[in-house]
Amino acid sequence: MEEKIKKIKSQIAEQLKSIKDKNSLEDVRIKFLGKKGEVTELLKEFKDLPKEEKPKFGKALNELKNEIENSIKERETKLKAEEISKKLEEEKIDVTLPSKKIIRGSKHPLTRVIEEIEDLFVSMGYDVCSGPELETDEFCFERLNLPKGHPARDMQDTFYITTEYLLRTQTSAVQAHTMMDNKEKGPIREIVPGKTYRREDDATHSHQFNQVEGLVVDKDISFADLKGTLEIFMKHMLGPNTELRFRPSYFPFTEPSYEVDVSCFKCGGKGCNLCKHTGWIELLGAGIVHPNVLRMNGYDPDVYSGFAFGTGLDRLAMFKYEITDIRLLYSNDVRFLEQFDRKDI
Ligand code: 2NL
Repeated sequence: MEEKIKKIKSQIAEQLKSIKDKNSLEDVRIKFLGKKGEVTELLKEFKDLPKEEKPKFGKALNELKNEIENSIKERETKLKAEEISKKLEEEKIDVTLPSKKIIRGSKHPLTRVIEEIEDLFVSMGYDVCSGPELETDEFCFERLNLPKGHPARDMQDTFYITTEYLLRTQTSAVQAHTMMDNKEKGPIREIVPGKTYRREDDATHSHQFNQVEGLVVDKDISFADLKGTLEIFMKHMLGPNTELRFRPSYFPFTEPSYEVDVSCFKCGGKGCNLCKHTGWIELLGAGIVHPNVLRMNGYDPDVYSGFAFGTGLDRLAMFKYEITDIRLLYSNDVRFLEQFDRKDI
């Protein structure tokens, strides 16, 4: 028996050394301590030993069992530690590696133009307002001095939903609301950028387009205020050398009314393909608010006066970025949009 105990001790030391994982450790445990394990066999043999040898070998066998259990446990702890450090090694990351390039979207040219305009007018104390795209005849036409049967309604062949409701043809419908809602009938300074609708569709006109209209109502507002404001507006959008030309025109909501041209920012007025060799580009409609419009929306035209203007944002973006087909603005082609990628957004 003494021999056997010695042999087991040396075997276990040998086998534990070569163990690489939990499973083989379990195999060793079964081999020695399992139901048919070598130590268990020895314990069976122990029963048949002569009485006088029992105390000696009883102690030795107990020690052997404990020793094996301890060394297995020790090996198990070591294995676990090895496993953790292996995992850590595998998961190690090199923080000095350059990161993957982040693909960022770019702003749509219309968004750029709208944001630029909003920033400028907010800096001059204007509010930026919005309203419904589905409007009533009353706010889209009547309150802007376009009564039923007025010939100017023909110019904007419209998407009527019912005889009363239509898709708005101009954002000034929102400004009619502002005037009506202003209980104190105090001064107004506001711009309204937004979608508008007309029944046309070709390379330079879309059935849906974007507009910004501006309205200022206060005491002693004159044409000088309108002229100064539009000059600041256009120089901000198209460059400091931009000049303005006011041509007399007609709009039902303003009197007098003007169509406003800007000097071609591409050729500086000499004439080129962008300005169709005229040196000028027609960009805005503007005028002094018609007394009927003020009166119909609750303002006394003997006390208050105002100016208003409007411009197509699509047209402005097209000129600014030299885009030749308006439909490109609405086709959601990423290759087109990527051209406006800039690092500063
Ligand atoms: C355009 C539009 C114009 C206006 C728009 C306006 C608004 C109110 C009162 C009076 Cl509430 N007028 N808007 C005025 C004059 C011209 O033109 O988009 N032209 C290219």
